[in-house]
Amino acid sequence: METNSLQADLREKLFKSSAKCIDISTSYKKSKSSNQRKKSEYTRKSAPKSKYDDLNNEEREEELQKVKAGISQRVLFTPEQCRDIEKKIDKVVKLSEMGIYKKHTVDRAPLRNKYFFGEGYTYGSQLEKKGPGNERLYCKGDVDEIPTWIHRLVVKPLCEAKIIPEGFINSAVINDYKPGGCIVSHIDPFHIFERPIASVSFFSESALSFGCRFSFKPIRVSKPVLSLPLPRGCVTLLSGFAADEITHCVRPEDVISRRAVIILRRVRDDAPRLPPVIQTDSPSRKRTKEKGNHADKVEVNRCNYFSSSSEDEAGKREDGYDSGDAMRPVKVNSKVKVICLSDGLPSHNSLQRKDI
Ligand SMILES: O=C(O)CCC(=O)C(=O)O
Repeated sequence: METNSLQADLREKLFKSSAKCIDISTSYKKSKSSNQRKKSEYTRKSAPKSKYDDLNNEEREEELQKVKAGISQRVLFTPEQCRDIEKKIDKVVKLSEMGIYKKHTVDRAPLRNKYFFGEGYTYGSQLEKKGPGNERLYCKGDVDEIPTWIHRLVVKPLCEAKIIPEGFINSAVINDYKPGGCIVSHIDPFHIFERPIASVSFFSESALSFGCRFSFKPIRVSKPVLSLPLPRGCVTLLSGFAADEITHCVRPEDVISRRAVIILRRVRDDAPRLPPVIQTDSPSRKRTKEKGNHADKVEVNRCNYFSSSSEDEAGKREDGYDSGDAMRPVKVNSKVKVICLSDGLPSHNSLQRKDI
């Protein structure tokens, strides 16, 4: 309940603030009425300026052509296929709410959640040292494997359509946006990800904006160089200039209703990883181990799956989340209800399988 009202409150604040900067892209279209003209003028005044705003028309057009050259799109998935995949995304959300996933698989924020499979990495506020180039992969096995349904329903059709080569994808991220959710301008780190970057959109249409600057409190976004429509079921490939030389983002005003995207990428073989966390045993834990308490081992193994997911909620790492908590064993009651899902359940989970 509390989370819902927080979300509603945030959405209200967002929309109040973005009411001032209603779809900046409309300011590019010829205004049909003086009302619209006023709205565009106001938008222009309140939105931040990006370096692209200083370009003349010719330079802007040149930039636009370079971006477009690095983008290819195709609506590959039918509404029926989308529905099947969207049901699987809903299952991921359920599993996450049940605390089934590993700690670094899930990154929660009030208006968007991210689920990392195959590989996960530190970014944004999680970075020890801030700034691009400092992102690091988590240790192998720190996030859940790519669910088989992603391979079967999403990756396979992309390979069959020759959009990506077979065996290329080793990382899949699901972003699940609530209305007003966004992703700030960024370039997917080159030292972590190969190109191309593939993504497939679900639930509703949105737009990927290139070359925007964000300002906050209230959130506002500068005029994009390009606002690329992302219809449901559409595959988008970014490479070259579009991936490497200009930032992309999803603006809050472009997420009108729930939207999800599955981002499929290849992590580079030489991408830097965080060093493994060496766990030193406390004297009492050492004594328990020496007694050969098997139950203790089970607890430590399972704490990955049952550690409180609320630990990982938005802002926790910024707001004093203590990483020492990560290894705190969680008591597993032997009478615990066994909840299992087929196809999508983390394969490392040794619990009995049962469909829901
Ligand atoms: O939502 C999208 O389509 C893009 C998301 C994105 O760029 C990211 O998560 O890095």
